[in-house]
Amino acid sequence: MGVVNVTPDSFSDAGLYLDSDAAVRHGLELAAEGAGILDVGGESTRPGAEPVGAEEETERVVPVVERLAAGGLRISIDTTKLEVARAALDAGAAIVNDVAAFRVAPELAGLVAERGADCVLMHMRGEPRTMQDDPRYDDVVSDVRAFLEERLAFAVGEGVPEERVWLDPGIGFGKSVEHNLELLRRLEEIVAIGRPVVIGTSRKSFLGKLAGGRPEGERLPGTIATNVLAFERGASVFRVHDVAPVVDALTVAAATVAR
Ligand code: HH2
Repeated sequence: MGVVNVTPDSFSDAGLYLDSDAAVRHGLELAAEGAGILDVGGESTRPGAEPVGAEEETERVVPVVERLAAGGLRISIDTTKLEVARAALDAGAAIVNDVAAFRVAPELAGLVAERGADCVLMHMRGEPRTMQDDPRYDDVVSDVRAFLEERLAFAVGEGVPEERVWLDPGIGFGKSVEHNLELLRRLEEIVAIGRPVVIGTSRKSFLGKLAGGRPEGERLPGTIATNVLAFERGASVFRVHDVAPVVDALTVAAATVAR
């Protein structure tokens, strides 16, 4: 899953693809590098990010989704908002990637059900503005697992077929460095829920902290290491900015690991 951020303030590629031509070009490049899904987002969820209105978010993403989907590419829309998801599905998106797991807009579940879309439900503690303020858990893996099971049950209760739901532990969303590492270390406990697991470590700050303070652009080695580890522990979808090197790494990992 390649990341296409159509935002002025994303944490690692802010403003690079705010223009829809540039975003479409970038999406096509990621697809050529081997991305099977392009995740188009119009609102940053980085820690401290300010919310964006539905209208502005829709204006950012729809032209990009439309053009990429028209080229036959599989598109996920990274949003928590009903109106944005609806417009993106109308424009050809096939997957709703909701970092709020239908808590901001519970009606999103009904929309996903009605359209026969797939969805990604992610764990986040709190909301992006405040999520990194002293995150605490009893046991981060058990807490995240219980949350994801509850959100899966909610989605199914709203009519989304279970086989349409993918789950994501939400690396970096209300988690300390140690919480992120514990989730990766024990990822099998999330995989054991029985749904495909999506993992998003790409360029995130814990990788910089662990490697002596590296800035976003120098976190590819950590991104590769964590994606390979997540693959080995059973993750199925790898959300990354740098598609070509991660595809190579996962190809080698897949050839090595007996599955
Ligand atoms: N991470 C980000 C955004 N969306 N979706 C899922 N399912 N999993 C993730 O880990 C995830 C996500 C944050 O990364 P990015 O899109 O690069 O930054 P920003 O939110 O600042 O646009």
